[in-house]
Amino acid sequence: MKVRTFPKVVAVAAVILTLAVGIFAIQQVQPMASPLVATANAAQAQTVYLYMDILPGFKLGSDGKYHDAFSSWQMKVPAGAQVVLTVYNWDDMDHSFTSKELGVDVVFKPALKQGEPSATVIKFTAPQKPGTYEFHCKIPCDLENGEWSMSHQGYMIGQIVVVAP
Ligand SMILES: [Cu+2]
Repeated sequence: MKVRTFPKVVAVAAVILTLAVGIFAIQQVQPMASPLVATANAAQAQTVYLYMDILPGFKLGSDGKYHDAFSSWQMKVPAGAQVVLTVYNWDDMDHSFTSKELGVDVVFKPALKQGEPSATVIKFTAPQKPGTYEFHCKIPCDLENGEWSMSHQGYMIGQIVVVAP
C-alpha cells in the first residue's frame, strides 16, 4: 500500500464513518431493556451488529509513524450472542480477521478502488464464557514499517470482549 497517496479527505471521511458506526455498534450491544422479554426469549440468542474499517496508514503508533489499523479494535459483545460483523477494507491489499479462539478466519479483498472499500460480512457466535478473545490480521501488512501493526494491539491485533449477558 502507498501511505503517501492516501488522501486526507478519505482519511477524514473514514474517521467520521468510523465514529458513526462505532456509536451505532455501542448502541447495539446494550443489554435488553426488559427483563420480561429477556426471560421470554431465553432460548433465542441475541444478535449483535458490529462494523469495522481497515484503514491503511491511519493510526499513529508509539514509534511516531502511521500504521495500518482496525478502526474498532476492541468490541464488547454479550456471551452467546450471534455476531454479525461488517468489515470495510479501504486498503489496496488484503487483510484478514483471524481468531483461533473464536473459530473465525476471513480474508478481506482489497478496496475496489481508492475511496471505495470492499465490504465483507462475518457471522460467528460469541463464546459463552466471558473474557477477552484476541483477533488479528494474518496477512503480512504495514510492510513499509516492518509489519509493526501485526505485533501491536490496537493496530492489526484486536479484542472481542465477551461480557455476561
Ligand atoms: Cu493487515
